[in-house]
This record gives sequence, structure tokens and C-alpha cells, in this order.
Amino acid sequence: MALALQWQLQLPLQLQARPPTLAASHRRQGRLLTPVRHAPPLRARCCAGAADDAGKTQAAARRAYPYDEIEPRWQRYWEEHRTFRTPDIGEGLDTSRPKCYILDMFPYPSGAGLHVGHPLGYTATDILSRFKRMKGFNVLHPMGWDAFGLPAEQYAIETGTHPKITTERNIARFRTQLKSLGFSYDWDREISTTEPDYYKWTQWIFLQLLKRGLAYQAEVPVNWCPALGTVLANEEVVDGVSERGGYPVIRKPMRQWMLKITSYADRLLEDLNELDWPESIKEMQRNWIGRSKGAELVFSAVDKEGHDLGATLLVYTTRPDTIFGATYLVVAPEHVLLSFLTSEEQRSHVDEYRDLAARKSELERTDLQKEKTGVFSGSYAKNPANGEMIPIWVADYVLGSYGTGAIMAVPAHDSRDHEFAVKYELPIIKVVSPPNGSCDPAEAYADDGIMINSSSTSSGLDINEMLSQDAAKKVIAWVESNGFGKKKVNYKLRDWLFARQRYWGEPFPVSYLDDTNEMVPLSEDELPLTLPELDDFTPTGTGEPPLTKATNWVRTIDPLSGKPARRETSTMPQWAGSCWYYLRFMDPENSSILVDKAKERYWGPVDIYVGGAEHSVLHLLYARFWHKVLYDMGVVSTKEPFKCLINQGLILGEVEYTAYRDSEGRWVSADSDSSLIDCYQEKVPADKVTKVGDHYVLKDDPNVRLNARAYKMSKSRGNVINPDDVVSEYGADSLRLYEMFMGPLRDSKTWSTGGIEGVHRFLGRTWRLIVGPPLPDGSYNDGTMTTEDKPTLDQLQILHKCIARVTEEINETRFNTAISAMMEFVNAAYKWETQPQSVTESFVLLLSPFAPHLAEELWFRLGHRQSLAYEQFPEAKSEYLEESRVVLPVQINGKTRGTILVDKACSEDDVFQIAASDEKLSKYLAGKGIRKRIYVPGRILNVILDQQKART
Ligand code: ANZ
Repeated sequence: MALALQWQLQLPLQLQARPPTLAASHRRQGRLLTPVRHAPPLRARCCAGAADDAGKTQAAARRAYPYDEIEPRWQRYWEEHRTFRTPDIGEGLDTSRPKCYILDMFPYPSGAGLHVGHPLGYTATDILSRFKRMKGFNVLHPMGWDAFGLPAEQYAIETGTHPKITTERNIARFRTQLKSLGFSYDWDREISTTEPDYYKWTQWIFLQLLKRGLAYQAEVPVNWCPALGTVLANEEVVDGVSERGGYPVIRKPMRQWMLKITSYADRLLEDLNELDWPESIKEMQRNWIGRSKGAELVFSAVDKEGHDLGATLLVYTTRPDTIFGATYLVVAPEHVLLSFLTSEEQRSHVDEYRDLAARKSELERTDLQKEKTGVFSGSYAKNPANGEMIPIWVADYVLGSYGTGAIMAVPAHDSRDHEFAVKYELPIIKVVSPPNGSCDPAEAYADDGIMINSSSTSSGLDINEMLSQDAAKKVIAWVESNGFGKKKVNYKLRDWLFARQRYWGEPFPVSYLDDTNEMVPLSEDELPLTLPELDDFTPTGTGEPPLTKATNWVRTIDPLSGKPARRETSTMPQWAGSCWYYLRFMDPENSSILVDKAKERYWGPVDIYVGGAEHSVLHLLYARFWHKVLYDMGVVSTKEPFKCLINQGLILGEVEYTAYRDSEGRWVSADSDSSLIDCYQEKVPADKVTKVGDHYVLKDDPNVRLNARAYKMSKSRGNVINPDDVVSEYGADSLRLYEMFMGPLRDSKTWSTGGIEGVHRFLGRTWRLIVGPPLPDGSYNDGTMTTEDKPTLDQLQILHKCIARVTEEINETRFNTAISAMMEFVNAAYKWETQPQSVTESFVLLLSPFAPHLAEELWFRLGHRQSLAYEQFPEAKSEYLEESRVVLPVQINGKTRGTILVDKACSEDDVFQIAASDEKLSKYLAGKGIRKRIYVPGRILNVILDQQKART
């Protein structure tokens, strides 16, 4: 943002400094202007007389160049010429060239239309795509729609509009909006996950998962939302209520389709190492997979008299070394043995506790801030290490879905167990001593150390004085040889709940025989199984999906056995379609195979994948899982789908300023010592605010400090910026440039209207630099102001430095600094007497990935008759990059007395003359005899004076 400010400050001065009659002076001097071409004169409305409407006048005044005529023209041109169509293999694609597959996370076409957050990533990928094309790559840059999902269905319930209609309408709007931003997508490859031609292959992948035993049905506790009448995924539940609508959610067991992603846990973990992804995202995936090494230990259950109950409890621990410190066991409320372990005295307490726990989400249960609760079961377990009886409790901080659903609690060394033991007065036995010094007895010591209190003569196990890690190994070996357990690797990753009780999703290609209830898959040649038409989308309320209402569709005949059957009525979750769409873009129309092998081998994997950080885990993990299955099947040739991943930052709304007033309406500074509790807050418009040091204050009263904060854009805050408005007021190129100029792509940034005006003025300056100032009637001359002069050395140096910087910054995805480099170029070019055509052409090519409409228009005016999209990107020539002048230190009698600025190519005599005439150095040299001069070009000039003369 600092750059934006600097730019705004510089602009007015430079505008004044620009000679107004440059065009005329060139004409007078008889210099060659680029000949007039066929471009129709552009009438700029900025000088078109007084507009009666004040708003219009203001908008017109902001319009720095005729983008509203330029942009639609070039969008039409690209569409008509299918400029960005990537030919297929065998259809003219030169596969000897390198490829670059640049992909955006395709959007859900919501009813709200495009948000300014969308073009952030899309502009970045567009710049990269345009750049790579100009660098000679075959570029695949497609766009499509992730269009199944809940909002269209909710809308259908509220309004009766079929989700298909809503989806088509929303897609049409998104498409128009994206086209208005000049993105270079190959629209011939557009796909939507809701099209039967597409979801045929989603269903096909499901059948392959089924064949490989990777899809199964299980009775699992799910998030059941009675109000929505549907099951929700964990991420759709926030604090015990549905993310959408805020309805209460409870846990309820249901038969569901599951995908065995856990079979791929190790590979999903290991292959992360090869990926060029942000380390933070890789770490999030590692944590999500949550691989931990430990042991499963067997404890036998006994009653209070120590009689064997004939059942064993398996616990999972990552710290088998602490076995002597286990003072109680805990089972999860959903543990299958809980009822068996519950004594009659404790039954009512345990049952009540279990019901209570069923209403909590896993997140709530594992929240470290929440107070731990639990109930004694009435039974005990025998610790295999020392034969001691320890009580078995039930507590909801232990989850049924992780490990074995039971733990040995070691309160001295685990903070959750410690908190629980203190609350319920259970014994705490220290078994690990910190290697150096003592630890706080009021807290659990969770690190490794030296074992104490850890031997038993009855069992023969002795790990005292061992280091934790060695002790753990010894315990594992001991339990394994005595039949008390085994080494175990565990994962936090759960199998993927792969069904929703909703209408607007992919139907499962399976049915159930009426007589046996046996599940039978559809044969592949029956795909796609299309969604039936339905008028009533309301949930059945029983958990039965809305598709149950399509009775004719549900009733079917199994073609293999000829028996009557019913179709599956759940649908696939929204993640399904987005798991493999990047493959379909390579071959979108293939009706016989998901993706042609040769096409996949050429285009795969995605080279650059850009999207929001909210997809760091689920989408990216699910897609990687499917990809690996397809890899094992030989459908794809790479282990991973996305080589390089970039997460664009969030765009926050414009900074909001608030001031405080006391009860009498007087301003109170935000840093005031007096309490602000009794004050009320008031929003202050930005034009009444100024910055002093690091703080914002009232312009009229700088003693009053304000609070300044940017919020996430939301309808309710009223701070949403609609890209359509920005495009109509400043043009698509300004929006693109601004979003890139706001700051580093990956950072969060705040929107600023002042900022967009700045980049818009830069584009206007670029336009006038090349085309010339507007004529008195507001129109512009045809052609350009460029001349056929040979560029000067200075001009070439400035150009090639700009080329080098822009190239490097694009390669490093630092688009904001690439734009600064171009701004510096334009500033420098304004000082030139002439604008040589060759220099201007190179600059226009540099600008084109960022502001493609303006660049195409200028390219046309420079005399070209084809789009610049496939022109060669300018190459920086090293001879113009080196600084020709150096700062040379000058030593006199071995002492550095000053520096001089000299041309690198200067001769020794010239350098000496410059030194002798330098104000500071001349006093050491004037009138002195010179014994010796040592000149190392570009490094140093050393002058040894004649001693005799020096003394005189
Ligand atoms: C004894 C112990 C002693 C443990 C100690 C930790 C420290 P990670 O690393 O996340 O895998 N645990 C096991 N199953 C659990 C479940 N279903 N719900 C809640 N907690 C469970 O953590 C494994 C540790 O978490 C296990 O090791 C167990 O507590 C607990 F000083 O066992 B430990």
C-alpha cells in the first residue's frame, strides 16, 4: 500500500510536467508518427462537456482513458477469433513445446454473482497464463462450475425454482462477469459438475472405488439437523448448530456411504514432501492425517472384588513408557463395552451421561478450554504392568472414533487426564522425571525424561532410570512377548462420509434388490444415472432423502437378475465433482473414457493451482485421494494432481473508522485514559480522517484518535464491493491491475477506492504517453505518438531493466512489484523527447498480461493486425542491464578521500581529471606533484603524491 500512496502523490505533479504539445511538436519536426490505421477514433467522454448529473461528472472526471470502448472491442475479438482456444493433441497442438497447466479452483456459481475476491486469484492465473503463452508454452487454462450443492436446493425449497434453473442462471451470470474481466480461458473446455456428461464420470469413479473395496456402507454417528432434515458434514456444523441457518444439530447413527481414504493415509502423508505447496498447508494436511506411533495395550476388566468380568479393554497410547502411571482408564460414551462394564449402581448415572454426550459435537468435546466431565462405570481394569486394579470411567473427552475409543489415563503426564484426576480426586503418580531439574507439581509434565516409579516384581517389568523413548520400546517388546498388546500406528484421519440426504447432487449408481436388500452396482454402460425431475424438494423430515419422492425413478429392475429393486436415494457430497474436474478439462468431450491417456500424459499434473486457503485440507485431500486411486488404476500417470499450489489472500472491506463520543456528545480519543464503556461509537467517513504517525485521527481535531479496522466483506456489514461496479467505473484492466497491486498475492489486503483510482490513472498516463493527449473534442488521434527514432542507450537501459524486473517478478508471482516496475518505466518515459516505436512495443508486450485490453488496443495502434497473445515476451539483454556508471573510491596516499561518479569505460586520464576537478578531492590534489597513479577500472583510483612537493 505504501507504493500506492507514493504513486498517488506523484501523479498530479507529473501530469503538469508533461509537455502538453508533444504530439504537435513531433509533427512540426517532421518526425514519423505511426501511420494512421483502421482503428476508429475513440471519443473520450471525459471532455465531452458539462454533464448535468453530478455523479456522472464525477465518474467522467475519473475516466482516464476510453476503457469502455476498448474493453468490449477486445473481448469480442478474443471471442470471435477463439484466441485462447488450446487445440487438442492431434488437432494441431505442437507437443514438442513445453506445457503449462494453470488452474483456478473453479467456483460455486452462487446467486450473489462474482465477488472481488474471485478476480484476485483469477487475475494472477491469467497473468501467468498469458506470460507462459508468450514464452512459448502450450497453456491449458480452463474454467468451469462446481454447481451441485445446498444453496440452490435451499432456494428451490423457498421459491419452488428448480435448482437446475437457478444453477443455469447463476452460471450464465458468472460467465458474463468473468468474460467482462478479460480472462484468457479456453471457453471451449467449460464444464459443469451438474451436467450428466460430466457426472457420468463421477459415478464411474464411484463404481471403481466400490470394486476396489474403497466404498462401503456403515452405521455411523452423523450430524443430523432436524430443521434442515439432513445430515451435515463436520465443517457444516459450527458450535453445535448448522452453519447455514443456525439450526441445532445432534449426533445420530445412520447407514451411510463411506470412502476408505484411510487406506491411503500413509501415501497422502509421504507424497506431500514432493509438492511445491506452502509449508503451512502441508503441515495442515499432516495434522489432519495425524499419524502417531504408539501401542495398543490390553487391560482385563474386573469387578470391585477383582473378579474377572471376561472382557478385555484395548487402549491406544502414544506413551507406553508411562504405563506405571496409569491410575484409571477412560472409555468414550459410545464405546461398545460401556453398557457391559456399567455396574447396576452406576447405570442410571452412566446412561444419563451418555445421552448428554450424544448432544455434543466432537469439537466441543475435545475443546481444551471446556471443563472435563465424566462418570465412574462401576468396574475396574487390571494394569498388566503391575497387576493393580484401576477404576474405569466414562468421559466425553475420549472420542469413540479415535484409536480404540479407550485410554489409560496418566494424570501426572497428560494435561487432560491431570485436570480430570484433580476434579474427581483420582490418584496422580509421577513416572517421568524431567532430565534436568524439577517440574511444576500442579501441572502434568508431558515431555520425555527419565523413568521413575516404574518397576514391578510381580510382572518382572522394570524400566526405571531409562530414557522415555527407550522405556517405550522396552514396554512394547514386553507387552508383545506377554500377549498384552502390540506396536500400533494410528491416524486422526477418518474415512470419508460420502453421502448427503439431499436432492441436488450426483445420484449413486447402485440399487438394492427388493427381496434380499442386496446392493447391486449399475453396469458402467448404463451411466450416467441422471437425476430425476422433482417438483417438491422439501426434506422428508425423517432423514429419508428428497429423492425418495421420485417414486417412479426409485423403482427399478436390476438388469442382471431381472429382479425388482430400489435405487439409492442419497446423493454424493459436493466434494465429489471437484475431486477430479482438473482431469476432465484435459479432454472435456470424451464420451468413452474419463480422460484420454495421451492427453493426460501431456497435460498432467496441474502445474499451478490457485485458490483460497479454506480448501487447504478437505478439497485438496479428497482430490489427492481420488487421484492416487486413479493412478493405481493406470488412468493417470502422475502420483499427485497439483504440483504447485498458491493460496491467494483474503480481500477485506475498506478500512472503517470509528470515533467515541461521551454522553454529552463530545469526542473522546480512543487512547483516552478515561473509560470508553460509557461512550457510544460513531462511524467516521474516510475524508474526515487523517493519519498522524501510526495513528488515525480526526482531521478537524487531531487530538482525537480513532479506531481503524478492516472487516471481511459481508452483505450484513454493507462493505461488499461488486466487481461489476468497478468495471463500469474504471474498467476491467484497472480492476485487474488494482487487485494485483494491492499487495503480495498471498497476503490479506484491504480494499481502497483511492488505490483503484491510482492504478486507473497510471493506465490513463500510459495511454496518453503512447497515443497522445485528447483532442479538444475529447477524442484521440488514431495511431500512436511513437517515432521511428533509434532508441538511445538510456532508453534501452530503462526498458531492459524493466523487462528483467517484470520477468523476474512474474516468475516469482510478485505481481505488485512487477507493476511498480512498469510504473517506474512510464515515469521515466514521460521525460523522453521521443517514444521510439521498438521501445513502446516491448513495453506494451510487458504490460499485456496485466492489462490485456489496453495492451491489445495499443498493439493494434502500433500497426499490428493480430492479437499480441502469442507474441514473444520481451527478453532482457544483459548488455543493457549493467550499470554503465560506477561510484569510484579515490585514495590519496593510501587514504580514501572521497568518491567520484564515472563511466565504466572511462580512461585513466579522464578519471584523474574528474577526480582533480571534484570539489572535495581537488584540495588534496591541487598544485601537488603526482608520483604514481594506480587505476583499477570500476574499482579504485589511488594517487600517490610526490613527497617533496607535497611537503612544500
Ligand atoms: C497415555 C498417555 C500418557 C497419553 C501421556 C498421552 C500422554 P495423539 O498423539 O493425538 O495420537 N487418546 C488415545 N485415544 C484417544 C481418544 N479416543 N480420545 C481422546 N484421547 C485419546 O494422542 C494419543 C494420546 O491421546 C494417547 O496417548 C491417549 O493418551 C490419548 F503421558 O495414553 B495417551
